[in-house]
Amino acid sequence: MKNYTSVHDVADVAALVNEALELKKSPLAHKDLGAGKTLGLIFLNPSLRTRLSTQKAALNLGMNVMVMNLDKEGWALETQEGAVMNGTTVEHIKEAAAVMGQYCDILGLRSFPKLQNKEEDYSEDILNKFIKYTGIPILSLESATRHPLQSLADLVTITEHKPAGRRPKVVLTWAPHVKALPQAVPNSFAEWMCAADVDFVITHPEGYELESSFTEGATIEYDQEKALQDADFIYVKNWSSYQEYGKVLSDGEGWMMTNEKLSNTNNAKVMHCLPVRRGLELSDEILDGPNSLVIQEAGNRVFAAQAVLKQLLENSK
Ligand code: AN0
Ligand code: CP
Repeated sequence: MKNYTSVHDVADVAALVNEALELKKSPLAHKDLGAGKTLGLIFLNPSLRTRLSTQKAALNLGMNVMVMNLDKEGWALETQEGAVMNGTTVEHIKEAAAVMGQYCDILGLRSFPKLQNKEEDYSEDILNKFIKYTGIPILSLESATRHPLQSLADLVTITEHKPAGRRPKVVLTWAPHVKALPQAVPNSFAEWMCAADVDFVITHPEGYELESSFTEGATIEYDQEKALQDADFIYVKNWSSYQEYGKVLSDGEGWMMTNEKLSNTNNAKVMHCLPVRRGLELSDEILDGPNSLVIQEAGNRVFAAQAVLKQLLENSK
């Protein structure tokens, strides 16, 4: 693995999940692998879980970690090729990324979509410029279109909790939100579930179809009640429209997950990447009840990140 930006960077998905589960049993088994190596974590957007879990994962492997909130603490970045920089931007991504490459052995980057221009966001311009100009392995901490560390932790969590002896049914359900959120988490989750040994159904109101290359192999069911029938896992997430790019199309009344909706499922476990809006995306009764896996799921972020960092380190030896 050279960079980690999507499921397509992973040679063997099941083996990576097993690696994460092994690391969960013995987090310090490879505590010297990263000695003398530095991980830079660069944030252009807020984070709680990704920042702390990736830092913890790197420390478990003996790495040094440097964290920077580039959007608040760095110079304003120019990203356009050939720009005459006589406005507000202070340094070009060409120099900024290349300099970070001098200080780090692996660089993690969080760069959300702006949700203004579909082509710009889906070209992954910033992520690709970091890959091009740093010259070192890049670890996505959620890019414009994907969140692969989250998806790996999600698959690890499903693997731990799946029923014995059969393929689990996993349902990704859209949930209401007041803000326009990226499609990165659902895109990525869909891409990983389509690569995993599960029956995968996606349900959302019309107009919230994801870009089709992420959902090849999934069943799309617009009726949430039908979709949830016999589910083993329900993955709750809001996203803004891809077609009417970045728009919130409706208030989504009736789409919040509640205990009542669990009644036709196979006593489904409920997942969410967090942060979650209580009483809007997910009811208190679910989050505070026995079916919620959200805390275990967030806990697994450490071992997902550690499995990926381990492979990146081993690859660069
Ligand atoms: C972000 C998103 O939906 O992509 C990050 C989730 C991990 N969520 C919010 O902005 C609330
Ligand atoms: N799930 C997740 O990535 O959370 P943060 O945005 O807090 O990192």
